[in-house]
Amino acid sequence: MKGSPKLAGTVIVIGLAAFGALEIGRYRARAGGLAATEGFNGERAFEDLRHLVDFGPRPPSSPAHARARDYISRQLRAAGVELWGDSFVAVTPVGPISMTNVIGVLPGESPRVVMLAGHYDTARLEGVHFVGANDGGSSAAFLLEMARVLGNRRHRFTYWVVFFDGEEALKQWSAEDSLYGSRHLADWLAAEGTLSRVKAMILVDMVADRHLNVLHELNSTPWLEDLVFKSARELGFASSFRGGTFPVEDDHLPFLRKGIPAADIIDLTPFRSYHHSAQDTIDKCSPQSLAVIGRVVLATLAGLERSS
Ligand code: 1BN
Ligand code: ZN
Repeated sequence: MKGSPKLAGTVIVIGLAAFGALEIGRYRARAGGLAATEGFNGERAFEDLRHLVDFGPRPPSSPAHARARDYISRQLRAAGVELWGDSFVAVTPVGPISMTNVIGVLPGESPRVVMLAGHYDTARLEGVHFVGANDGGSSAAFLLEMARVLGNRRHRFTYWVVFFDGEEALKQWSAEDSLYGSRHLADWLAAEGTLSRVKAMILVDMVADRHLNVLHELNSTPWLEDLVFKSARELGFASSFRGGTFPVEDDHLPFLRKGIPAADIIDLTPFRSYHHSAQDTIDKCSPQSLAVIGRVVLATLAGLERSS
């Protein structure tokens, strides 16, 4: 049976139109997706990093630690972000120490929460002038800039930007001597019944090294870790995400243990010569690395919002 040339022509035209509409849709989605990853200013985050490092070593209960917390709180207020403080006394091998987690709250259309987290304390290293530019400084600086970006846009989820205290051991890293702030917050949220609102947690730690090399962290929830790495690949940053494959004990563990999906974005390029040494200074860090992580996290958040 022969088909009518007119009908065939119409089918081709409709087919082309449908294909065109699909391509335009894909283009718009891609352009929209890319736009969602813009706005994170690596230079501004680097300025925060400079301020934090200039306070000096910031182990819990030190004067510099209190100044760093004040700086974080002031920057969040200046960005119009509501603040919660979670203060407690930690039982540590060097005695009871007052600690405070700082939480910035960015309300979204939904009460469901995505936590963006990192630590702001630095390790207490006997006889070492440890300013923790990458370890302790980069996560806090990153979160401040992220709070500014998210404070300026509409979003579906409510975001909590969490600055943990007491991530580091006071004496020697162990299950009891580490992760004081995250253990406290996870217990507190579970006790008061708000932990069930938390959909996911994205943790950042040591994210400003000028030769950024994020590792595939094996304790992280696979689907969330995959979303982070997929986002990095799609943005063309795969070469900064080849830091090996290791499990790391970090502030996501207390939340994972309570069933919250979590991913730790960490560059431990094992273990850098300056890790926990006086050489962890700002000259090893770069605004570009902070900006790469900024775009990858924003793309990951866009992916989470799309899939909800
Ligand atoms: C991250 C930053 N950590 C400590 N400071 C976690 C860690 C635990 C890293 C064990 C290496 C080994
Ligand atoms: Zn450390």
